[in-house]
Amino acid sequence: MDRDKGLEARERVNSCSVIPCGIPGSNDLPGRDGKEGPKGEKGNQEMDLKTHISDLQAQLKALKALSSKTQKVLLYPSGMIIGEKIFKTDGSEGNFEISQAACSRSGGLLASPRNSEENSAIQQIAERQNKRPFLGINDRLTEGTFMYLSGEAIRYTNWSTREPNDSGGEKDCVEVYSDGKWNDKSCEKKCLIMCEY
Ligand code: MAN
Ligand code: CA
Ligand code: CA
Repeated sequence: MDRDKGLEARERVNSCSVIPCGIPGSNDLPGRDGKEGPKGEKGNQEMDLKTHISDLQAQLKALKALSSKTQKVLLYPSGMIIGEKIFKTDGSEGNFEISQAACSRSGGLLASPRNSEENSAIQQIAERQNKRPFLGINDRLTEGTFMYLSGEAIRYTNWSTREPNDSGGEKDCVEVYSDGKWNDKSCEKKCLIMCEY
């Protein structure tokens, strides 16, 4: 318990061969601490951060690839993801009103293709069901002017030859044939319910 302070200090001197420390003072007590050493180099920290960021970027890339693959698997065969849009059917059928309500109830819209890639996705899903879907497009407001449900006029079209023909003066909705081409058709007929989200 009552160890000699001087002995203790001498021991410390002996243990300071690698890491130098102060020698005992004249009173045999330890001297004051030395001054703070110079600051370490900054370069290494910056390199560490750069390495860390590129590690994270690689992890993010791998996660994105896995997520996109998982989405495809989970959606097959009743849905497809195109960019930020998901097309999906539950396989059931309904007239235009029923189809629109079903999509809206599930938080989506009737499938409304804006380009050939989206139209092709709708076609492929419908083919797997062996049914024709309605699109979220009609000319009920102004005969001959087909619009999206939002009221926006359509730009992209994929009409079958001699369509739209408004045959019988009552064809205001749009169905997709198995080849992806469009036909204007009675909104009262039943079609595959295909939504987009
Ligand atoms: C049926 C309907 C029409 C369509 C013709 C094409 O009569 O589906 O909408 O234009 O077939 O022959
Ligand atoms: Ca019409
Ligand atoms: Ca037609």
